[in-house]
Amino acid sequence: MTHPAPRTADASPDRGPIGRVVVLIPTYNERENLPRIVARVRTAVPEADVLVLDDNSPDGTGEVADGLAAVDEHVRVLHRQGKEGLGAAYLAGFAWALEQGYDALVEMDADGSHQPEQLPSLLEALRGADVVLGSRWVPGGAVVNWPLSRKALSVGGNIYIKALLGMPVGDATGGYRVYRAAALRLMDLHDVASQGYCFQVDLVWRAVRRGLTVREVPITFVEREIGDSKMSKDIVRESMRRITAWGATYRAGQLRALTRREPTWHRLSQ
Ligand SMILES: Nc1nc2c(ncn2[C@@H]2O[C@H](COP(=O)(O)OP(=O)(O)OP(=O)(O)O)[C@@H](O)[C@H]2O)c(=O)[nH]1
Ligand SMILES: [Mg+2]
Repeated sequence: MTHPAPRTADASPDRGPIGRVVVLIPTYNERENLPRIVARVRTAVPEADVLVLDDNSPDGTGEVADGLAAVDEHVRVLHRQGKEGLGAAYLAGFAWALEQGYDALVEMDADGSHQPEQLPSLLEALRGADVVLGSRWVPGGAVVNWPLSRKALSVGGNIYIKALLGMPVGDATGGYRVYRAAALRLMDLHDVASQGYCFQVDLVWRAVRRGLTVREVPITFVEREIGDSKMSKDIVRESMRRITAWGATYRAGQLRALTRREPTWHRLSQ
């Protein structure tokens, strides 16, 4: 291996209370889902703040978010100009939250797939980790109401990622996570180019290469009941293209290291 394996939090010391937490919720046409998810977050983790990242949704999600923010000072809204993808929305949210001095940044979908009631267990795990991944594909993890085709895409994608990148992570594509602010600051976010859902893989890959402590916590992912999925063929294609390129660079680096018998870790690039 030319990258340090993610350290398990079981072996990591408890670093104490997490500090200020913000839950980032990207939205595109989630008008009906947003009030439900925000209410659930506020009940499950009342001390956390919420930042909605809306890409000028045509269905008026942005106005719904403003309405929620007007009656709850824990809720804020970042209005973006148009649909630029999940990655761009999260990067804007991270920049805002780091600037505001939050200590832990949570990623959570708006559609109810990521259950806010499981957030306390992710935050608990963060006491001994830099990054916590909510995982469907570790013992105890589950998916509810997914068709076989979607399961196959996720399981297959994660096998492909493991084979190419060699990360000992069961669910690198999931979007329910918590990052320590200090960890994000080490992850060179300025050169993240991933726009769609491969943004999630990109960030774990960066964390692992940085030698950060990544821990997986089982979650039960519940397929959305309201609204439309934004998953598209373009998103799958972008993931395939980028992950294959990262894998090729990584494996070429391993080969060079083998032939030169010297570590090449620091020379790996995107
Ligand atoms: N701001 C913003 N949010 C987005 C964009 N694309 C997706 N989202 C949000 O990201 C979250 C995940 O998107 P989903 O459409 O649920 O994707 P998915 O979970 O892979 O698909 P399903 O399982 O079918 O729901 C949701 O909260 C979306 O509203 C985007 O371009 N901009
Ligand atoms: Mg979804």
